[in-house]
Amino acid sequence: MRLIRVVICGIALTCLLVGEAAKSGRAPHANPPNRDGSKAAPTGEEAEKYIENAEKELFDLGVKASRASWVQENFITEDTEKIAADANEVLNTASTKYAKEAHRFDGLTLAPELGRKRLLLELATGFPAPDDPKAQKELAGILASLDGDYGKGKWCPEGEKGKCLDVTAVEKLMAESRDPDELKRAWVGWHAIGAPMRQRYARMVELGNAGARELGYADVGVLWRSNYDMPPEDFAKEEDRLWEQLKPLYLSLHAYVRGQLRKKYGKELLPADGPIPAHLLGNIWAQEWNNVYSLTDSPMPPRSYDLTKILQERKTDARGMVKYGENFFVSLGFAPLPQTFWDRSLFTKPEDRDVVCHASAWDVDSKEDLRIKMCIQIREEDFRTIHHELGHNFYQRAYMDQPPLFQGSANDGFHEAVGDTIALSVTPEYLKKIGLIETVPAASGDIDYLLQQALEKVAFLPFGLLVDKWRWEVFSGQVKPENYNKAWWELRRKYQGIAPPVARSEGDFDPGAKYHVPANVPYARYFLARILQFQFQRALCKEAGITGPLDRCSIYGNKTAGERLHQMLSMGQSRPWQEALEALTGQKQMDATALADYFAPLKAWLDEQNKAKGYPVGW
Ligand code: X8Z
Ligand code: ZN
Repeated sequence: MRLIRVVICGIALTCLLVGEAAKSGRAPHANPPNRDGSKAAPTGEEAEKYIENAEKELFDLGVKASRASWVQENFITEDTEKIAADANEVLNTASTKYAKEAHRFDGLTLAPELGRKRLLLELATGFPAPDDPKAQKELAGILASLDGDYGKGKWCPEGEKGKCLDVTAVEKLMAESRDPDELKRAWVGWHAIGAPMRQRYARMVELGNAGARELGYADVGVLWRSNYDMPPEDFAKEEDRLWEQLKPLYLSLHAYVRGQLRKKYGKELLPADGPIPAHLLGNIWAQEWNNVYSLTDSPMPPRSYDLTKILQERKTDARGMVKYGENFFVSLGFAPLPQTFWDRSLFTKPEDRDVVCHASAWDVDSKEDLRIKMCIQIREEDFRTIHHELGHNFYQRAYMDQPPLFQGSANDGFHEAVGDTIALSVTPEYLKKIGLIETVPAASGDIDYLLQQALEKVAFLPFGLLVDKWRWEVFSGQVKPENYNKAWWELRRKYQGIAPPVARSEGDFDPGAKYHVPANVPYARYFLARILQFQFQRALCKEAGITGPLDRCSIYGNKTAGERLHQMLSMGQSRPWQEALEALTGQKQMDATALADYFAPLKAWLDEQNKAKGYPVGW
């Protein structure tokens, strides 16, 4: 819903999605009285007037909050933090109030469109504040300060006076260094940004839960899980079902990577059959492992190009990288981005101030004011992330003609999946077509390509799952503040098979070192997106009439596929996500087989390798 979610990946108030059948997440309680205090049964006409008015007001407040947040994240100071906190407080208070009051109309049978709007309004708050001005102010202040603290976060290595590394520099070091001591220092240094957030985070949880309870939900986690057009308890099961389908593939990849890293870093650092130390996977959060690709024995034939090198040699700048992304969408029939996108976006890290560098896409006024904010590095990883961000922008534009309450993605996984789907079409054949490479590796090189893809896509799956498993446990009170870090590492070990490089304690708050926790952005969406993007791609390639292995399919330039995609995007969240999925894929269920089939040849290869090399599976 556009009103409260103008930025994808921004602060929590603006980042939730809603869905049907969510009411089962609420404990029934007496409907609130009418505004004049009477208890007379409301009419359909009243409901319509009320909902349309709420929609309009929240829309206007959303634009104001969005502008304030844009400025805050682009110029982090005490003042901008306060301005953003104030604007978001007004929006959050209003959306919570409307969410509560809309239940007055629960007993009415409304026209389908209005009924859906009622439901979306009831879920229009991502982190509700309790009905108390003091608490509302306190919560808004905490949310803005955590977001700001992450943006300002730096690691200043001891003994290197005046040298401090921000998140972009730390990510680069983690990707490139092969010195385990240096990697460990950087890992510990960056994770120190979490500790000061711990108390505020605990307080934020208390306040949000109080707000959620006033709305009839047991806790914020239930509210979050109510956004998927199914009962919240079914959503958790649905995620587990999908994970179980993909776990064998992850285990094969984990075993192979551990064995290969062991060869590089030695037995002392890497146990034969235990969890992998988190600092050795080329990523500060160990969430994607593509940066250790070069440490693996590349299957034959060797990779014939290095996109990072090509982009750098061609002196492609940040704007040039974004142009490649825009060009792909245009080739599918989407209109080019407006001039204001190029004028107002932030593409590179400014030297003179703190900004939130974590990539995000913005839809500031719900008309044409689309932007991205990203500290682009000239490398393959960012080339893909640009496609991811533009996916958000083109989705936002596709649903702009919907009424404000329907301006959102079918479910939040859809928003995260669109750009990634396009990036799946960034195949060697495509790169040749646009002149970035000269020769396409032979078909026998597919295993090599699939290995690179798996290090990004498959390695991520358990991380995508566990971040919110941790938050759900925190919100429900199953995990208390005195066990925050312990619970985090239990989940990291259980799902990812990862361990911290040094002993951790409750003096640390490692979840705080991952953007989405302090920024309060739900994370289940990324897990869903990993699965949905393969399902989307399978359907689009079919629509384009492209047969053969999915990893070789690029829909670049195919207007038929583009039209099919646009059709689904333009639905926004006017219908339950199952219908949007059906419109594109013919299926009503999320389905992990597209991903599993894509990687099936790699799975067979990994199993063979693990067997031949004697690599144990599991930890
Ligand atoms: O946060 C993002 C995007 C912005 S929505 C860059 N992603 C997750 C992450 O970085 O942790 C994309 C993949 C997962
Ligand atoms: Zn995203």
